[in-house]
Amino acid sequence: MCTEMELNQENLASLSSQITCPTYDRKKLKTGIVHVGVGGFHRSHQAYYIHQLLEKHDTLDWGICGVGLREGDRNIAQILKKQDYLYTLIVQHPSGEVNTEVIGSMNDFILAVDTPNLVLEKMAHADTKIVSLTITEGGYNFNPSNGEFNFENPDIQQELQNPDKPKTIFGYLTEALKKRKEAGLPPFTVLSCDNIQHNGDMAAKMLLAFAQKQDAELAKWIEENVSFPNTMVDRITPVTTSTEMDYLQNTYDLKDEWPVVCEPFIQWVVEDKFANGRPPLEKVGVQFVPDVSPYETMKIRLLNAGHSVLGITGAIHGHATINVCMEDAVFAKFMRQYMDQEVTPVLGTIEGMDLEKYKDSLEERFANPNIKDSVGRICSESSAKLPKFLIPTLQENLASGGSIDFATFILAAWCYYSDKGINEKNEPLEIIDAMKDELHEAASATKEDSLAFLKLTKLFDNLIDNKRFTDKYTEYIQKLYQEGGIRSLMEGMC
Ligand code: CS2
Repeated sequence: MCTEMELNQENLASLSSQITCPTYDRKKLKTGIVHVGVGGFHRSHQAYYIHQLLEKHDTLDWGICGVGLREGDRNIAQILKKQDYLYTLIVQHPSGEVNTEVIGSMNDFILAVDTPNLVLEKMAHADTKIVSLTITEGGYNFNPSNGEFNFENPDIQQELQNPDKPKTIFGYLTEALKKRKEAGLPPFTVLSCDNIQHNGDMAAKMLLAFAQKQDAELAKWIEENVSFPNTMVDRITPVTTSTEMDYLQNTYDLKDEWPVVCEPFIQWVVEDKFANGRPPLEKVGVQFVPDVSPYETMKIRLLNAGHSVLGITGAIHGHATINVCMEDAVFAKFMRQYMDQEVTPVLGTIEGMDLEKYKDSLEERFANPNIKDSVGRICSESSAKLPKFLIPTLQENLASGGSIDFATFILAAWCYYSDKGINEKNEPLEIIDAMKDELHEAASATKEDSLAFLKLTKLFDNLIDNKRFTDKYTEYIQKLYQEGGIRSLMEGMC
């Protein structure tokens, strides 16, 4: 092995004998996409699809300029710049096969807090055809209790007063679209790639609410000209740890300070409505469809909810990762029974999809022993996830008289998890959630009032009024708080 090599454009020539490297001319890449929210997922998914397209050598129009809106993005901004925006994607197969590839589709990154005008210029540039987003549910700035835009957010108030000093995505999009309108340029498409249902509709609703307050005429232009395709995105992408950096160092003597690890599976289903052209992504396997709803419902209710079922129960028991949960037959069976008995009946049939095969494939994906996806990542932001992933299934079963046992057990387990702070191995449980304090406070009143947690109505809506549900919930709360171990309770239910 030669001496350690830093990942950057200059070193690609020497690296390419060992690792697959970009073969297109990165210097000639135009920025066609500005992407806000560069994390692991964007880099394993959209940026990878674009990279594959560029590898076909038909177009150089779709380079990606990343944007970080938060001060917390400073570190990645520095790393990406130092590495000429290159990073390594490590694809871990269940068999142990590993594919390692340097991805070159990102050709710039702007830290918005330092240079907000540069972000606006980039978004307003004639070459930019798409602004895509992975800003998480919280980034959409809606009020969870009524789904409307939250004008009380101080950042939103500030940018409404000072449109030329944007802070949130809404300030940036509105101001950049204004610049385009004034320059007589066509708008860009706003492409949400967040894991939320009807993500494009959500982006449209929130942006229009903001723009309307700022400039009604502009809002009308946005409504008439900008498109917001809904998309379903899928690729399991655990948090990068030192393991990946060590792997590259030990195997290739390569120093990459921010690689990405993911599973081999990848899927992107997109509504084909782009205001200003789009990359021909069908050439690399992206599915363009008139309506993504069936795909997103299936994915969110089975994959994401399945993850949460394993994550919450596994975290309580002390299983560190999703694949370890799947190695435990009780956890694997519990999750499958939740899918079979509670999700499948309410999903009905989805045209063109074999749900049994889909569930089998999820089991295989979750069990991949080389994707050590931490239960901590899955449990993070459960307050944004469970109301979308699991509670609708429960509500539909309550309405139809279907089984509610598994979903109810998970809500009781979530309460127990939010209350305890330690797992069954006496290890601390770190809760990462925007509602962390509220969750803990409500859950810790459970001993005096077994339904206390359900009083968080912005999460549970009116579930507390349904006797069939609360009877079951109380039964599970009592069982969990007897502390005989979650695993034996789950075993008793399967
Ligand atoms: C996970 C998702 O965050 C979660 O709870 O279920 O991040 C999941 O890994 C992705 O949606 C897979 O596409």
